Amino acid sequence: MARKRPLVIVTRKLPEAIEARLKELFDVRLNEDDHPMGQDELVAAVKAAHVLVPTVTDRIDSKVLAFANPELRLIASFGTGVDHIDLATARQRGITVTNTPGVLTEDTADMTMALILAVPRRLAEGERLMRSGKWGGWSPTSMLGHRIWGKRLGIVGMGRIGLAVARRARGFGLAIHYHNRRRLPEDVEAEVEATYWDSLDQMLARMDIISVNCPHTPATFHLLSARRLELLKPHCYVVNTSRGEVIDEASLTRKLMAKEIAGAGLDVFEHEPAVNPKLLKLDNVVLLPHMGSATIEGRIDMGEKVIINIKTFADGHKPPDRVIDTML
Ligand code: 8YV
Repeated sequence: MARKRPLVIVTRKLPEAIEARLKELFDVRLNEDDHPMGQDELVAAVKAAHVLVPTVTDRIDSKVLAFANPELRLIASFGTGVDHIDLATARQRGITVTNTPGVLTEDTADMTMALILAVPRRLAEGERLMRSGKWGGWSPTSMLGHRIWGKRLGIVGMGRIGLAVARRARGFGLAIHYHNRRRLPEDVEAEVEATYWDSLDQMLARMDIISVNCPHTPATFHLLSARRLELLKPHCYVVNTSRGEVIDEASLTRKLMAKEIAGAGLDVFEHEPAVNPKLLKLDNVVLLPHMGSATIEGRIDMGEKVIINIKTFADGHKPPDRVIDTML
C-alpha cells in the first residue's frame, strides 16, 4: 500500500467504538447521517479510496469498479455475504476483497430459529391481535398453530449458519435434513442426527419446514424456483434469513396467497428494501427488515474484523478473511 495511513471510506454508519478506532488507525471518511449511497456516490468513493468498506446496501458492480482509482487495493466489506460486489471485476483489477465470516453465525441462527417458531405458532398474529384491543379472552380453538416438535426441518445450505440452526433445532425436537454442495463429515452429521439429501428436489418434497441458509451466488439465484416451490407440501413453512434472491419471491408470494404452502418467515427480500406489497397483506407470513445479524455485539465483532483485515493489509500481510486473494 502506497501510504502509511491509507484513506478508508466507510459507506454506512458503524458502531461508535469501531469508527473511533478506524479514525485512530487510518485517514477515514465516514457516512455521518448513514444515508444509503447511490451509484454516483459510490463512484466518487472508489475514485478516492485506498480501502473501501461497503455493506450489503452498496452495489459494487463493474460499472462502479470501472472508476476505481488504481490505488484502491482493498474492499473490506462489513458483512459475510459478498453478492453485492462484482468479485470477478475486483480480481481483474487486482483488488483484494475481505468479509466478516463467523461472527454473525449465532445471531443469524437465533433469528432463523425465532422465525421457525414464530410462523407455525402464529406469534406475529397473536401480537397484532393484542395490540388491536380485540382479544376476547382464551378459547380452546382460538389462535391454533402447528406443533414444532417432531417435524422435519430441511436446511438448504449446511455451512456455519445452517449447522448452528441444526443444533438449535434439535433442542426443539425437529428432525434435521439438509441439502448442501458437499456432505458433512460423519461425526458432524451424527452430532445433529442429520439426514443428507443429494437431491434438493427430493428433500423439498418431504419437509415440514424449509430453512434457506446458503449464500446468494450465481449458482443459488432462484434455487427455490417456481418449479421447486411446487414440490413443497401444502403444510410446509419456508424460512429465509440468507438472501432474498435465493427464492423466486414472486412465485413464493403466489403460493402463499393461494394457501398452497402454510406460511413463510422472511428476513430478506429479492429487491431490498422493496417488499412485495402482496406479502404485507398476508397473515401467514412474518416479515423482518433484514435483522438476522443485528445485535450490538455482532456489529462490534464485524467492525473488529474489518479493522483487522485493513490493518493487516496495510502492514503488508495477508488479511485473514480474504474472499479474493490478489496479494499472492
Ligand atoms: C449483514 C448479512 O448485516 O453479513 C451478511 O451477509 O446478510 C447481514 O447479516 C449485512 O450484510 C452487512 O453488510
